Amino acid sequence: MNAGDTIAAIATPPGEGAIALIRLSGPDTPAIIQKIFKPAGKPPAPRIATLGTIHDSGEPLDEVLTTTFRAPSSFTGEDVAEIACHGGMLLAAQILKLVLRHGARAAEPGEFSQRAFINGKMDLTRAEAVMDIIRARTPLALRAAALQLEGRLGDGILALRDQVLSTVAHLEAWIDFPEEDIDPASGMALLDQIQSMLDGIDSLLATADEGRVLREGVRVAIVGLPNAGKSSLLNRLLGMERAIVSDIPGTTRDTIEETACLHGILFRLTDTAGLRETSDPVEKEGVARTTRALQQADLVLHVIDATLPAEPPSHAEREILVANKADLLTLESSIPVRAIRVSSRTGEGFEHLVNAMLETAGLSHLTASPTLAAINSRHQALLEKAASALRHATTLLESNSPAELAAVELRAALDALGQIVGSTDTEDILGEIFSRFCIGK
Ligand SMILES: Nc1nc2c(ncn2[C@@H]2O[C@H](COP(=O)(O)OP(=O)(O)OP(=O)(O)O)[C@@H](O)[C@H]2O)c(=O)[nH]1
Ligand SMILES: [Mg+2]
Repeated sequence: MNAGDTIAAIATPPGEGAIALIRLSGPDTPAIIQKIFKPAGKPPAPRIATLGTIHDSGEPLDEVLTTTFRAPSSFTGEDVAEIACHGGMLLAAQILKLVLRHGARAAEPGEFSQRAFINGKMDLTRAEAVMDIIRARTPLALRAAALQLEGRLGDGILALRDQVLSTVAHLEAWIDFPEEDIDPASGMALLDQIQSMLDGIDSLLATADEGRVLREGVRVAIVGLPNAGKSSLLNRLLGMERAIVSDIPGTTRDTIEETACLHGILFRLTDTAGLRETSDPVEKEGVARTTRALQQADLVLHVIDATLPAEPPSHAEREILVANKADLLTLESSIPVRAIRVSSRTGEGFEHLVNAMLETAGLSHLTASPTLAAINSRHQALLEKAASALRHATTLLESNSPAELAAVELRAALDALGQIVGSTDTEDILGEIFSRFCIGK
């Protein structure tokens, strides 16, 4: 990617719509707009939507609204233009082609955001938040991404980095004046400072699970004996008749995956083939898939038929025993004490079940209080690296090792924190991060 040239892309999704947007960024933008856009009235002024016509070799292509932004006051920090045309696929593609013919280059995925990052418009955590906002599928995920975009995470990391920086500076000052011994009081203060940074890192690391759940959802396997009502339970959670239900044991043979947003959290539900010994090769494969779903699940709903009470063995650590068909229970019936009674037929007990799912997955607090920006796996790996370097530094200082060694560890922590926001050398990871973005973003 060359930040010196002018890039262009269609920024709206393909398909028919009211409007499509073609976006340009780079030094040739004003010249290209001047060549292809004829304003209806006054020439376009920055940040003012201007009505006019796009022309191709004298032929009008469409009546559009063009908005220009002058560097550095734009999303990318470069000269930018946005052409809002009528939302036809062919039309948008033709306008893009025209722009490319006049010297722009087709943008790579995420290249606009990458330029915004390179030009200091936002740190890496904010750039990642932009993509999280686009991908968010639940209100909570959206909220966490918005907090991250606002800088909640990036600012927290920068504050931590400043703390490490001042501690390194302190330590390196001692190293430069070896005749002065480290006085014990400052030595202790140094250890306290490192401990407080470690506490800060730990509280961020504690949001990693939330972050994964918000971005990817909770994986739930619905398992149990044939005919217990697993597919009926899936359908009830989804609020639609997704899986085939029948009184023939062994109805579900393949795993069925669907997502449901319950209390603002995304659940990836997998209905499975009933677990039983079988000689049928197709059902055997189904049971093998059930076992895989069980291994991958964050949470297991173990469904039993409440009218056939028996305390079943548990399949997983995070398991909820669900006694289904509660509508068929008589006064004398008993079900295992740990089971939650529900009826997939009437909907009885489902509110209780969903609450138990949130609690067992460790998420009940998420729905109640607004979350802090939750970290992603990239942040997690770098925070763990920083924490481990800080712990090494502590051990070295405590054992009176040469201060230079502790300084090296603190520098490593500084570097890891810098990589999170993108202020340290991160060239090689940029491509990886931004290539996951949409074209035109
Ligand atoms: N009365 C009553 N019947 C239910 C309930 N849930 C399921 N059933 C019935 O139980 C039978 C089996 O339901 P399914 O949902 O297909 O059971 P399953 O566990 O998916 O079965 P397999 O796919 O064969 O493993 C069907 O006849 C359902 O109508 C319930 O809550 N109450
Ligand atoms: Mg089934």
